[in-house]
Parts: sequence; structure tokens; C-alpha cells
Amino acid sequence: MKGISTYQYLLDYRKNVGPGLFVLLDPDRKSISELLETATTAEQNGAAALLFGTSFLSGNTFHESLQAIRSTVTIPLLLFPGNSSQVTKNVDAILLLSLLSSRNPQFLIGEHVIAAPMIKHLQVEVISVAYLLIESGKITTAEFVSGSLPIPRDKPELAVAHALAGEQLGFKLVYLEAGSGAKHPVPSEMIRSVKNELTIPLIVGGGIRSEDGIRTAVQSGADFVVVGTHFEQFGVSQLRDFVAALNG
Ligand code: 1GP
Repeated sequence: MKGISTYQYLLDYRKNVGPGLFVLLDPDRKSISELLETATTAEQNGAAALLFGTSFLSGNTFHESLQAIRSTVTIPLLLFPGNSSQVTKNVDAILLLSLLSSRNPQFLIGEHVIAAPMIKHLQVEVISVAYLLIESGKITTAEFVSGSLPIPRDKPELAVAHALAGEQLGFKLVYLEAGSGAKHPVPSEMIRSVKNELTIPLIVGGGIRSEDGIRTAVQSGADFVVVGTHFEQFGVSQLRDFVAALNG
């Protein structure tokens, strides 16, 4: 990755390697040694990048975990922050998420204003993300904490309009998010409809727990697929198979 931005790495990865797996590491849910094991297994088995963060920080090992991962793995480490308090320079880039599916100014722009001077000071790369919560069969932490309604899962046209607005506003990625531990992942039809209209890469995550789930997301148009809960619950023995499933 030497000499190029993390965003350019992601664009090149998609173009030259194909769809990629992002493994989500949540410092509230696992010990430092467990997070390290997941991170190293992800790296050894071809994950495209690691996401690190949590929607509701309740533990106190955030920085220690991040430092341990940062000093062990070389694949890109992307901050996936629940709010401005998680901003750090100890990552390759910050996914600056704006919750475009909400009408809650705090997560549309408020947290960003709080974080902006710190991000500028730290001189860390920022990748702006149009973040869309999709209804997934139960209230997820992200929905609850953001106090926002998700996009109904049977309204792909609403997801398309939000994603297009994100691209037109200059966001660099779109993320269709069913929520961590979602009962149902983002519907294929919605992924397909959004992908058809976008020129920027599409990330899909939430509730994906199997190779079939990966295949469905990728075949519907996901450029990057995020998996967190499955590896937290069942360990990383299937990680290699999940990466293989990206290619059919
Ligand atoms: C959550 O999309 C990610 O932000 C991953 O979801 O934990 O359900 O895999 P899971």
C-alpha cells in the first residue's frame, strides 16, 4: 500500500482482485487477544481490510486493542466510529460515516463538526461514507443509538435515492447497513437496485453469517462485504471459506 491512499488501495483492490471482505473488530465484544487472533487470521486468509469500532462504546480497551492490532497486521485498518469520541490517528483511514438515512442532525453532521479539528490536527486520511441503515427485522444498536428510522427493506427505490444523494454530495463510498447482528441482511433486490445506479463502491453488511450470504451480497452487486458477529460467535475457522465465497 506504500505511496497510495487507503481509498485508492480499495479502488485498486476492487478493480484488480475483485470483491473484498472487511472483517469488523468490535472492542466492546472481544478481548484484546481474541481481536488479535481474528485480525491475523483475516490478514493471512485474504481479507481486504479490517474495520475497528463500535456503535456504543462501553469498555475501556479501545485504544489498547487498536494499538495491538496496528502493530501486528499490515492490511488496512479502517476506523468505523460510532461517534466522534472514537477518533484516533492509530488507523490507516477513518470511515467518516454520515447517517444519510436518518434525519438526526447529530449523526448527519453534528459529530463530524466535533471531530473535524481533531482529524485535521491528526492528519489522518478520511474516507467519507454515505451510511444507510436498512430495516432488518429487529431494532439494532445503530438504530437505537442514532434514534433514527431505517429505510424499509421493501423500498429499494428509497435506498437508491439516498445512495444517489450520497454520491452527488461527494461521498466516496456507500454502505448499506442492516446493523450488527441483524436478523435479516440487506435484501438482494435493494443491493442490486443501488449498485445499478452508483459509480462509487458499495459496501454491504449486517447479518451476513454464511458463505451463501456472502455470495448473495456479491452477486447482487456488493463491492465489499462486512462480517463481524459471525466470527465473534463462532470463531475464525470459516474465514478462508468466506473469502473464497466472494468469487462464487
Ligand atoms: C455491522 O455491518 C457490520 O456494522 C457487520 O454486521 O456484525 O452482523 O456481521 P455483523
